[in-house]
Amino acid sequence: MKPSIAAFAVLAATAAPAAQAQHQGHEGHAAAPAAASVEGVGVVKKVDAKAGTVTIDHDPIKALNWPAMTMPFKVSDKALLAKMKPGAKVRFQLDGQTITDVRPF
Ligand SMILES: [Cu+2]
Repeated sequence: MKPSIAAFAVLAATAAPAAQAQHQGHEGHAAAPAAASVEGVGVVKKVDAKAGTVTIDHDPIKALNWPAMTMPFKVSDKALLAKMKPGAKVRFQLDGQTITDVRPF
């Protein structure tokens, strides 16, 4: 077996369960390539100040190979939550699945 085929087989084996996983929880996203900072755009659905999370209906994020979906994000600083109101469209910076900055779209 050629090395490239072996590598593909490993990729396919690891990617398959992720593809079947619900977007809730986002285990599938953990396999996304690490990047210093990635920008996303989406509409705020829900802010949970107590948990320090925000649920965003985000557009596809090509840099991470994410499809469009609604998902919860953590924030690096709870002060960011004050900038996110349900219904608002925002542009946000991501470090993994944590929002590190946000501004109006
Ligand atoms: Cu997502």
